[in-house]
Amino acid sequence: MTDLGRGPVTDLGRGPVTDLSRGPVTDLGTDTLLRFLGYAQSGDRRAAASLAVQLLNEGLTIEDLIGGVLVPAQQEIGERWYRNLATVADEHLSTAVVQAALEAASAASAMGPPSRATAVVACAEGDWHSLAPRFLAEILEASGIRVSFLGASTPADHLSGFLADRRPTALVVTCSVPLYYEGVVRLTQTAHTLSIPVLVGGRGVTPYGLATRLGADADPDAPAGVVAQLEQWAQTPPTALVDAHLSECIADADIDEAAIAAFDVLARGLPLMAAYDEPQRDRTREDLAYILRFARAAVLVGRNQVFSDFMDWQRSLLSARSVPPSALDAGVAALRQVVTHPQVAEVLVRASTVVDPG
Ligand code: B12
Repeated sequence: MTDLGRGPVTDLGRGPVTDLSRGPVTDLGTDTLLRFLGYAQSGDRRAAASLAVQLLNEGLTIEDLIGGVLVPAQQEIGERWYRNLATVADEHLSTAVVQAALEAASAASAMGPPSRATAVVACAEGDWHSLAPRFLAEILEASGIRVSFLGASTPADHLSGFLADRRPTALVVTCSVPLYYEGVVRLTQTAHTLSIPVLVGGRGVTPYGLATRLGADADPDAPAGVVAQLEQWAQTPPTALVDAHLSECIADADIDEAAIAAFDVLARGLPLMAAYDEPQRDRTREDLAYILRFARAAVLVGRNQVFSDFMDWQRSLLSARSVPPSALDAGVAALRQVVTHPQVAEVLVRASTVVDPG
């Protein structure tokens, strides 16, 4: 048995976590998953790759390998980092193992019977979470759909010529964190300019039902639905493509300025912060700007929940690192004092449990 240290933090036997991780049709048992996780944690890319290929040889489909092993492994890796049981270096190590296993499995499996549909699959501009679209690309190819996979953060300018050249049935955009909604819209607009329809999904979008709000022309919430939609569009392309328009919001430069001013508010009220050295000040300003960027995301799509989910997520993240939630509340309260953009200010007010930083 592989040494998993403290063991998995998520209940790996509980079945589906998200849509791709619906669990394999063949009962893999948790042993296989634990073995794979052991390789992921120790950074053993070769062992992970050969286990993946062995599972395929034993009859598992690549969809089931992804849904039953690779996605749960990635989620476990994320959970360990979130709970401060793993560092960013550990996460990078494990992600590289999952990637190696996926590459090996991909090379060892055939494409499905050719479909008329083709797709370009890309991350939103700004988004580096390239594994989610890579998994999706593999599932599309297993259904015979030819995919051009573009990896992390694709700039809209560069996508334009590529799409004009390839003319896929559709562009599929993934977005893993709400911070990249503008990056999604830049890509959906680019495709629409060329009359190419778009699908959008990922953990930053699908749970909020925001795909069409961001410019998608249909709203499947799982890879099987993406396959079906692409097949349908290959027969009959959609006629009216409606562009997304996000509300005007606070600019990056104003966010940075507000973060500096909010730090000064905090430093005036909290002697501990007043004594920070310059690197500590910079880090705190970055954290304050990060809060504002999530508030902006919520305003852009008109969903307070995007910000309240961020606050819940951030509270647990901080508490796993022994930072009291009052630190976050104090930051938000300081930002409230300096932010002049009315909608951003309102999102901050709604989210605050009132703490006066002084
Ligand atoms: C690996 C990883 C990274 C790597 C990515 C490397 C790579 N090559 O992909 C790196 C280190 C770059 C990274 C960076 C960051 N990350 Co990160 N990352 C992860 C991690 C651990 C795994 C991501 C992954 O591959 N998941 C597996 C995929 C397949 O699952 P999924 O994203 O949930 O997607 C599912 C569905 O949405 C669906 N789906 C996906 N796309 C589509 C498309 C369509 C059309 C459809 C229908 C469905 C669909 O299929 C998937 C499976 O069910 C996740 C944790 C997690 N639970 O996912 C965090 C996570 C996504 N990251 C997170 C964060 C915060 C960040 C950073 C902002 C951290 C920071 N402060 O810098 C940066 C952002 C950088 C950037 N510019 O993008 C948070 C997001 C939390 C939030 N509040 O939104 C997470 C959840 C970590 C956590 N547990 O808190 N990250």
